[in-house]
Amino acid sequence: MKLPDTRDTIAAQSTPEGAGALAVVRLSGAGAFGAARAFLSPAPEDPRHGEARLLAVRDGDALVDRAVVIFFRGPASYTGEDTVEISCHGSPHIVRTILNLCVKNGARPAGPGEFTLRAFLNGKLDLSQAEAVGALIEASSAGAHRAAITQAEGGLSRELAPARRGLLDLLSALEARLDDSYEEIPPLELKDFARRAAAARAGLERLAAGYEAGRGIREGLRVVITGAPNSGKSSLLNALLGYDRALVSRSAGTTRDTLEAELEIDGFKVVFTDTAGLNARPGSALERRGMGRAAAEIGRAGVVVLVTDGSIKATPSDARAAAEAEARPRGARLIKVLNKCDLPSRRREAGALKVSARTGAGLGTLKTALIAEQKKVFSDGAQAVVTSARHFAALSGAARELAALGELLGEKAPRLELAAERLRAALSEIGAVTGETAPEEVLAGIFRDFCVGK
Ligand SMILES: Nc1nc2c(ncn2[C@@H]2O[C@H](COP(=O)(O)OP(=O)(O)OP(=O)(O)O)[C@@H](O)[C@H]2O)c(=O)[nH]1
Ligand SMILES: [Mg+2]
Repeated sequence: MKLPDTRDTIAAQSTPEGAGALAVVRLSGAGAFGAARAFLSPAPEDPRHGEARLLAVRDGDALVDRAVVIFFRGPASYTGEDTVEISCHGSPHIVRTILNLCVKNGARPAGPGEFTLRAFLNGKLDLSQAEAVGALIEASSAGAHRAAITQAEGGLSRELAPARRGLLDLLSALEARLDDSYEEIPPLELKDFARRAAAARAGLERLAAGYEAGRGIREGLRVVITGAPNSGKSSLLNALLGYDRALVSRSAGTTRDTLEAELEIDGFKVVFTDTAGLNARPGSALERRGMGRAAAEIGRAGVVVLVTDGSIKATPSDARAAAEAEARPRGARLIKVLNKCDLPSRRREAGALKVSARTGAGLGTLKTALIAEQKKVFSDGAQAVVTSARHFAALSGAARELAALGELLGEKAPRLELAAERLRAALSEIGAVTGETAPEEVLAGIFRDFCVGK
């Protein structure tokens, strides 16, 4: 996959498709001012940077619209190039006409993410910041927004900077010793060297460890409600949501299919899935199919809420549900809930939260427990949260290289060339996050997922 040409001038609508009060058409590149001048009137001869002007858009003699036009001179623009932003009336016909005028006057239609790609290539943003622009636009909760805006402001790059600097220092200390011309250099303090490499590794691992929670913050935390039939799973879902989303009944086996509903808790998006009860002795093929779907949901949960009915003694179905809950993904949390605590208790469940879907008792505690990991990421005072699989992979890769370096340094007579190789590999992984070492295919893949106009 190749990157698009970045020397020409591009144009695209940067606001969503469809009619609206306003739409913005963006033009960027060396020919942006010239193209705009050709159809704006009076033609702005020498517009000042950042100046907004109300101008007529003309297609030959015909008036197309009156638009507010802002001129940005590179490199002080978003893309780093000369840029024109035309805020016109948001009619699809007007937007199409303006885009045609741009193309007629030398621009080409921009592909997905091309404005941000140029910003990256021109050094206006590093890669993690460019990716955060996408996350920021998609952020649908306060938590997702906070993670994205911190990253867009360079938070992740700042968090990585000390480790990167430290490793660069270590690498140059190594390289000086590998180079014969520096004969008078004292031998390497191996202990100190290993300690500093380990400190960098610990920092990277701490960042990577926040990924599970970070992904939940960005995409919404997937909470799967499971348990024996009739334990009150659907009632619990309804009580958490505050409205009757799922059917509830006294007979066991009410819920057959999976059912999703979203809720924002304290600024974090949570996606609940209610599932069929897990029966130790399923009575029909249909029930078995429902249970299969429940198991599949457990397999992609971020949190499994295991519900038991505290008003009856434990049943074989409870045991079955507990066993299925163990099949959750690595890193997913298990929260045990003892429901129906408004009724006389018939059992104890170690470590379970007591709730009543009927009276609402304990639901506040359950909500707090659900988002505890997400909250912790922010309250740790972290500058950045890792929310992208790509960053997680790179940080884990760097940490692995440093672990291997640690082992190497523990040997009797460590070979410094090998140590230098490990350091270079770790630095290259870190560089992939900020984009310094990201190959063209990776860049092309990242920006292809952006929308046109971004
Ligand atoms: N007293 C009391 N009854 C409850 C509570 N939660 C649920 N119930 C009752 O328990 C019965 C089963 O509730 P559901 O929510 O349908 O249970 P479920 O786990 O979804 O059941 P299936 O979908 O059949 O697996 C209903 O009669 C509810 O009214 C509770 O906290 N207290
Ligand atoms: Mg149900």
